[in-house]
Amino acid sequence: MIFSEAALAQIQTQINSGKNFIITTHVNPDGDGLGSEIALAHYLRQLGKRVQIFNHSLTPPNYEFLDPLADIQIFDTARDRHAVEDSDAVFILDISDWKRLRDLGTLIRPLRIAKICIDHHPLNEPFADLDVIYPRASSTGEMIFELLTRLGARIEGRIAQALYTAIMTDTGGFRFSNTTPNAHQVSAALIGNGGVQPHLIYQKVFETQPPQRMKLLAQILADLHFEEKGQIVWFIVTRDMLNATGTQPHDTEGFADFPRTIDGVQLCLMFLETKDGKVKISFRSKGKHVINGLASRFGGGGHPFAAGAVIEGAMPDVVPMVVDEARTLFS
Ligand SMILES: [Mn+2]
Repeated sequence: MIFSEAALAQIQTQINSGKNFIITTHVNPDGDGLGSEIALAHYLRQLGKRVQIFNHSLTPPNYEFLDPLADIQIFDTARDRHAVEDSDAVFILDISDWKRLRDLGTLIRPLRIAKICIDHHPLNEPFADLDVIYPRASSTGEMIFELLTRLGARIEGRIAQALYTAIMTDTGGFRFSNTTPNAHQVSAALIGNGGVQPHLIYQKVFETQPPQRMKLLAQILADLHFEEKGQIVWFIVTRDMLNATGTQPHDTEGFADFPRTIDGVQLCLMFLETKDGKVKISFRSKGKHVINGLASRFGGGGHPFAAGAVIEGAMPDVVPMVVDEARTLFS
């Protein structure tokens, strides 16, 4: 069981006593954040609640099928402040870091409305009013499945589709080390009782790539760098590369998983130049080396085998600094 009886009762009370709810997830939302938001929103609406989903960044095109009515809004403090202040509770999904909620985090944090966090990223100190943190869950979607099931929801249709998308994407299509028995059991229920058609969701998420993304990937694969006898592979993505190929930063989602498939590679590092002069690093381990400690040395964090960090500085300075630190895992 992921949710204790006490946590479940607390959430049940919040839902019963409230009328207006806000749901949000991290900046640059992924399939897990988006799927979890959509599933919870549908459930609350079935109960007759008013729900608004506010995100910091746009929904990537390959996840738009989850939100056909464009129900997810991009949060704007001036326009949406009152909606948030007047709400009864905020659900914060797939994230437990105020910074990664950007403006919405700044607004919510001091407010006296109930804040409920449901997340599977490790957390060291209390974050919200209620934190349900379960790092052994494959995804937040898996956690929402248990929550909704125990609250008595009927998990089918759009709810099932959203939760399946969450689990499928966070497990890399059931290939990553977080692909647990429960991830499969929940997915089986979503297919069996929920009516999900896995091949259709797979097509929507993974087989709708813009051609520009492939062009960018080709450039990246043409310039891979190997260290430590091929155990570390790294590559860079500059603003120039994005501009030249007509791609956006979100188009690089999943790129760090590609070179990791090379025989002998244990660790892949992706260095992505951001528009405000920083470098975003994705760390992906094949499962032999825990790398969230490495990410935290640069102010980041994440899961044992998939983590991230953002460093202020120029690419030529950041790359050797991080690569040198990564080498220490292999010495
Ligand atoms: Mn997740």
